[in-house]
Amino acid sequence: MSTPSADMAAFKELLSSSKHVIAVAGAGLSAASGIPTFRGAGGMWRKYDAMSLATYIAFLSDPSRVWQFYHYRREKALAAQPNAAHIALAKFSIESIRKEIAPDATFTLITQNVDGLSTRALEAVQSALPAESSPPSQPQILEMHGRVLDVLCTSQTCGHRVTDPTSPICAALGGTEELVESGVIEPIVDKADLPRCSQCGDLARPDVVWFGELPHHIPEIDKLVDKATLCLVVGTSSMVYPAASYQKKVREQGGKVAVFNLERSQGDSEVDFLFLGPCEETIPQALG
Ligand code: BJW
Ligand code: ZN
Repeated sequence: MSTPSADMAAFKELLSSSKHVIAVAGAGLSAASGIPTFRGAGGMWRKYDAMSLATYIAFLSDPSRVWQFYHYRREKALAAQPNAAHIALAKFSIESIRKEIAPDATFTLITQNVDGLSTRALEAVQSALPAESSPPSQPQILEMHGRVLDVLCTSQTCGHRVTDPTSPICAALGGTEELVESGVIEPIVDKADLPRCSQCGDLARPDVVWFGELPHHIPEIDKLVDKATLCLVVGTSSMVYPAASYQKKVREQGGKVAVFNLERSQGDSEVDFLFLGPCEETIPQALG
């Protein structure tokens, strides 16, 4: 095992000659946009570990609490703007498609984040491009844990899905997010007043991927991981599977791995490059 390099010039050289690049992103990518992470500082919501709320069992046993958590996260996502790391990744993905990197290079962003900020960054970068320089096809962003503004009916016979950016998503949840820091008695929102399916009236849930559920785009992601020659790991603790397994897989098949994180993360001693620091600074340097 060798120590990972922090040589940015060497990384850029590798990037410029890499054919199939993937980036696997986590909550740290959006931290500078004001979206709380799951673990470490910011990983607590009220007195609860955010991780204990991200399961269907938690939702079934206390839909009021879990909806308040997601209402809080929806409001954060609605108020947030993409940061310099989102923008740099978006620009890089467009350049890859326009073949400025290498004639047959590919780049895909695989994000665990549900805030939609990577897609918004891509839309912002694309809309600033003159029409004649638009890429010939759409750059790929795979949001493997869903989107926090999407809502899913819990009735198995209905299963209606919709994107609902309404703020607040229902009247009863409005204002509950302000109690996050105050430590006052937790409000209980009656189940009947929680978001309901517009088609059948049953209880709706946030359409995100909780523990024990199958992430989205798995066959497509598996193919991309199989052929990746370089994997950028951005702002994730690399503790949640399957995303945590991709860096190891790429390295086992002879590819290179570069980690961009504020601090040390799982498995980062077995990578080729390690850039410690805020990714909103290191990613624009690395991809610029
Ligand atoms: C910065 C920064 C800055 C801060 N700059 N950095 C063993 C093997 C395989 C699987 C399992 C296993 N044991 C258990 C499992 C299953 C389970 C799992 O992984 N459990 C672990 C706890 C061990 N996984 C699942 O259940 C998944 N499904 C599954 O496996 O299905 C089976 C299957 C899959 C594939 C093929 C076949 C079968 C589903 C996982 C769903 C996770 N859902 C959540 C909630 C989503 C909705 C929501 O957002 O609310 O996803 S939980 C949470 O964790 C969220 C995140 O996307 C995910 C990862 O967290 P992330 O992004 O890494 O955040 P943090 O907070 O942990 O880290 C932030 C990092 O940023 C830190 O390192 C900071 O230092 C850094 N940082 N600021 C750079 N400015
Ligand atoms: Zn329904």
